[in-house]
Amino acid sequence: RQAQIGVTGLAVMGRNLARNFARHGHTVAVHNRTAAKTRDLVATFGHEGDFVAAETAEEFVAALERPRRLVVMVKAGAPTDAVIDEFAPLLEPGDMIVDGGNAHYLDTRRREAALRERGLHFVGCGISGGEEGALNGPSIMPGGSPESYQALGPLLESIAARVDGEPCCAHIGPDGAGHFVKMVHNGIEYADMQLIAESYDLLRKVAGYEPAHIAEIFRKWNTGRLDSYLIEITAEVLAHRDADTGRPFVDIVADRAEQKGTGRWTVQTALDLGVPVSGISEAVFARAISGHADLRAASASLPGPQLPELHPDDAARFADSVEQALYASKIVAYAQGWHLMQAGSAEYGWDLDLGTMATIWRGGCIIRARFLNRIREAYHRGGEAPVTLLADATFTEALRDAQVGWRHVVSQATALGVPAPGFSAALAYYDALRSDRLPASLVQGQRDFFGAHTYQRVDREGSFHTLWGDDRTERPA
Ligand code: NBP
Repeated sequence: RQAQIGVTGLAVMGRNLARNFARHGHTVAVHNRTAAKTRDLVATFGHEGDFVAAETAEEFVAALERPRRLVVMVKAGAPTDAVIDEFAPLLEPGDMIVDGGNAHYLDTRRREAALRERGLHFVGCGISGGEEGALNGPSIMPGGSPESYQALGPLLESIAARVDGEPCCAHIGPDGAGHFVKMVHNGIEYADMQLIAESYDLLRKVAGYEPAHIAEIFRKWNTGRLDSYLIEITAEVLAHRDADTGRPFVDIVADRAEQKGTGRWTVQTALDLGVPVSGISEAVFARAISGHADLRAASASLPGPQLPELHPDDAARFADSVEQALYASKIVAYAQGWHLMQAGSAEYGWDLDLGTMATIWRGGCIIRARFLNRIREAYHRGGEAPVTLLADATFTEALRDAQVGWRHVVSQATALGVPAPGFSAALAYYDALRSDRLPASLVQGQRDFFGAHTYQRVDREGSFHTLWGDDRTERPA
């Protein structure tokens, strides 16, 4: 019998994805470099659906109906190239290689171009939701040609998460577009996690609440506009106690955050494209600071203010302000992420539909949230898409309502010596965008002074240079 789809690379992600396809009634060919994993999959989960186990690459390719749909779920980087090199010679024009790993979008662009030359479709496909999502319904972001999506889309949509009957899967755009938006998704995830972590820190240090109490606050927030998977799991983690010591779990975990690199890629890309993603970069740097045990030890005796004891009424009011700061900062972080997707789309000619990402991130992925419905509406209102999400009426209003509490939290954090880089950077971005004049005019003056870099004037067209070292007259440049 012929399989509709094949999965090669059967570690946690590939195995769960293959099971997900099989559970949805598809015949799935399975293959792994080390064949024991293939046999183990079929022995353990064979009853869940129709699997065709292949020991060799040739057997695997022969098991697939044409055009072949071959999903690669191996470690990103060199292993992906090795697998492509192994399979491409066995495939025929019109066949599709789908890379479901966390590839860098520039690698995907390179691979897509090379395989297109050989008549093969290469689909760089972002998959979010971790191993649980891969099994029960991930958010899926396939790039590649529209033609490949016609053949692949229905299969992918059948295994994706669903929200309000809509699959969390859509064709994103050509070549690296799928992996690009997956990268930005992860960058936004970093920012969201950092903002939530800052909220916890302030509630603990300034309001003086214990983790169990803060868990209750997050549970309450999760019934409102902040309703999201990340808020929900935060409450779970904060409520958890360590079995050995009976202490709050957050107090026995070493405070050094790790990272696998997609946040870093997001920031590197944003720097290359000139897009300010300060919410994401502060989140990446906050993890980096936490990991520098040497710097922290050397700085432990630096002076700071004393933390006060707040009256319970003031603490409760402060907690409300933290909710406002969190919501406002989250709007900024998401607006920055969307700006990056807009810039990527322009740079690479992808013609991304910016509302689509809000639609397919509502389920299956880590940043799933009620909030994404509002972003989706902002881009699907008809007429011109907003230049920035901050300028969309829904968000403008929310920011207007939140800004007093937001400023209060940032000023308290500063006055009391509690680091809140995410909140502060988001507020600075907000204030910079709404400023009538920025001190960039002075920076231009400095640049013209030391490097004759020229400047433009507010009152006349053209570029100018002042003869700073001479009589300080102005010349057209
Ligand atoms: P890993 O990233 O741990 O990769 C293990 C798989 O890669 C095994 O099947 C292994 O085969 C295969 N492999 C390696 Br390593 N080198 C190979 C080579 N040269 N040729 C052929 N196969 C090779 O697996 P994972 O955690 O399931 O993740 C798979 C992909 O999905 C990654 O790109 C990851 O970034 C991405 N992803 C992961 C998550 C997650 O939550 N884990 C979420 C979203 C995306 P072997 O069995 O023979 O060693």
